[in-house]
Amino acid sequence: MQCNRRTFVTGSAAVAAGLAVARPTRAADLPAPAGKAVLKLASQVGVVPGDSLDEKLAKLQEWGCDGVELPGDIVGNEKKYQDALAKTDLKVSAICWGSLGGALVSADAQRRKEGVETLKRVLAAAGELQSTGVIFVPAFIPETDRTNQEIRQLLVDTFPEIGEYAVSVRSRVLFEPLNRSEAFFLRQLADAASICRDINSPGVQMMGDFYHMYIEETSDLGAFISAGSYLHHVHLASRARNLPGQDERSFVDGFRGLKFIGYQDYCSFECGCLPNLDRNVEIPKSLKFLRDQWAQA
Ligand code: LER
Ligand code: MN
Repeated sequence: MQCNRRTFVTGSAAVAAGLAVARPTRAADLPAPAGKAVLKLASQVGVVPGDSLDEKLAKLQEWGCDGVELPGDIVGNEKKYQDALAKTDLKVSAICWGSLGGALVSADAQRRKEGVETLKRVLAAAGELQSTGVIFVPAFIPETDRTNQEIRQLLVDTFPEIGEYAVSVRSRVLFEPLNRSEAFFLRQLADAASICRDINSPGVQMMGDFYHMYIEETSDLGAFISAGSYLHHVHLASRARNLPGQDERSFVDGFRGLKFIGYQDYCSFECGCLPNLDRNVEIPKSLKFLRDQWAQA
């Protein structure tokens, strides 16, 4: 929605008359977290070496991971994943789903409707797998010609209903901010948190990705504090998007933020590995590096 004189005057009059719309407090104003933060490490399946899902999950378990992040192909594959997971103690963290080509913020109402139906099917499967939520990017750069304001308004208008559905299937949407080379809309955690605040549904929450945050945020600590209780997933990668510890990227400031907000969900590898190195050696090394960084935070 463009802000024209009419909407400005109407909004100003409402505020002047004390009719401002009630909304939750800011994330940073929320009461102190109920629990002490925990570091629960996980990985996307594709990061782990191995010839089969069973082999990859067994390695994650052996290396002391708590969870696994599954790809967006869970609809129809619920049993395959449940059977494989049953052989381990791993839990499902988030489902990495994406944007569906920007369908949910498309100007075409039919495309939006189909997008919502597809997302709902993924949410239901995610609920069955007891995952922490479905990662959703409103639009990657080539996928929309709508303005920032139009996309935000559309999300605030349409996601309360999606959030209600998500809660009914014991799941949630997780908005993911990306860096400017991948998306112009939604680049900082505070922006995602303000959209979650306006949607005001436990079924619509957010995540942070250390790779994108290195490019877009001035402070990892500040970004996670702004996200507050809306934060339910974290992606881990070094500055160059390799395994944490493979370059100079520090996680201490961000982990301080996670401790401050009493973070209870997963931190999950979404990254590559420096060339010519054995992931079977490098992943356990990276997990140890992260545990050390957590201890320093
Ligand atoms: C894309 O760069 C990204 O970070 C993914 O998590 C998107 O779903
Ligand atoms: Mn990510």
